[in-house]
Order: sequence, then structure tokens, then C-alpha cells
Amino acid sequence: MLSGAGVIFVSNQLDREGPQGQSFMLTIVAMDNPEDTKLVRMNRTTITIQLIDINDNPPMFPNHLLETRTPRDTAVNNTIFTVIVTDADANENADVTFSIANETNASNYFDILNIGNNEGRVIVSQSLLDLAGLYNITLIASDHGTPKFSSNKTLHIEILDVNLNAPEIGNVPGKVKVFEILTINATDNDKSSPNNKYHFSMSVIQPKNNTNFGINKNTGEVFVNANLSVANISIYESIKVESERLVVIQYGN
Ligand SMILES: [Ca+2]
Ligand SMILES: [Ca+2]
Ligand SMILES: [Ca+2]
Repeated sequence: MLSGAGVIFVSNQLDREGPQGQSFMLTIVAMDNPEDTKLVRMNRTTITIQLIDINDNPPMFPNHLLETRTPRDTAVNNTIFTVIVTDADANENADVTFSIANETNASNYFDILNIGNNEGRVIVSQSLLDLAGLYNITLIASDHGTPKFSSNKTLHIEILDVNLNAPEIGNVPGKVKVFEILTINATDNDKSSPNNKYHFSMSVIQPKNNTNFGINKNTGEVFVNANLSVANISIYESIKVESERLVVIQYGN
């Protein structure tokens, strides 16, 4: 009786994520009588070799441009974007945690939640009311392997202006005498046109249907349409501008 051992060795680079796959099935044959092949007796068995993963792939973001848009009154904690990454490795080598690079001012306004299955959810972390226009943040995906692999990709965010503010009328005297020059000013705190554009209009509240006064739509200058009689000394007119301010115009003396 004679016993011996056969050694299985690797003859080519193995890659669990390569085209040959994650496992191999081998047939092992033991043959006697090497001198005379006609009188050979043999036995065979099979073994399966499962490749153990190493962390050799970084998480991969989608190839396409990452972009989204959201109004500047989006509530804190609302989701504005979701992203899914892939990692060709296995187990913790393929498990990903997301974060946002702290490299632009915009990164202070957003956070990313890890919701499992390598999906990240970008949420608003503080009010966007003061922002409008294009902003970029950098998303980072890191696997849990040793050593770790990370990837990053830019998310382009357009913050859309919303018409939140009515024009505010300023510098309106409560009462003016006719023939004084009266100009109405206004400001609007929205971020962009047309939300911060305004024009003036006026209607006479009392006496009704009176057409003595008008207002320049663009400059806010109040003008007199007709010759007023100084004899009507007790008549007042109330002028309403942009639904917000009342001006009483006294004519006569
Ligand atoms: Ca990996
Ligand atoms: Ca691997
Ligand atoms: Ca406005």
C-alpha cells in the first residue's frame, strides 16, 4: 500500500468578478499503474472551489449627469433626489455609505440619507429661501471593505425662485395736498424676474368713479387728470395703491 497527496495550485490570475465567475468545479482523477495504460485502474471525485471576495472594486455612480431642480420654498427634510450606486464586490465590500463633500457653501443646505440597498436620498437640511439659481454638491459613496474604496460625483441642483413676496410700498404720506408731487416707491424681495417685478395701479375709492387722478404704471408718479376746483375745499379723495396703502389726497386748502 502506498499513499500520497496531490496539490491543486492556481495557474492563472483569479478574479471573483471576472468572466469565469465565482466558483469552479474540478474533477480529480487518481490513476494507478502509470507504466501500462492498458491495466490502469482509476477513481475520480469532484470538488467545488468558491472564491472568497476581496475588495477590489469601487462603488460606481450612474454614468449619466446627476441633476435636479427644486423650488426655494422646499421644506426642510424633503427629498430632492435619490441615487443608487453599484459595487461589483460582495457583502461589506459592496455595502455603501453616502456622504456629501464639505467643499461648497451649497453643501450646508443638503444632507444625504442612507436608506439601504446602496440607495441614497438627498434631502434639504436647512431653508433654501435665500438661494436661487444653479448650485453643485459632491456626493461621495464609500464601501465598507478593507481597505475602503470611494467614488464621488457632482449633483447639479437648480433652485427655482418662487413668487413669495408682494411688493412693499414705501414712503407714502398719509395725506397730501393736491399739486404736491407724489411718487410712490415699492420694493419686492423675491429673487428673480418676473417674481420681483411690479407695476403700479390706482383706484379712487371715494368719491366713486372719480377720474381726477392717475398713476404712472412704471414710475409710481401720481398725476392730476383734470383741473380741480379750489372751491371744493371739503372734498377728500382716497387713493388705493396696489391693494395695500391708502393715500388721502386733499385738494383745495
Ligand atoms: Ca467594493
Ligand atoms: Ca472583489
Ligand atoms: Ca414678488
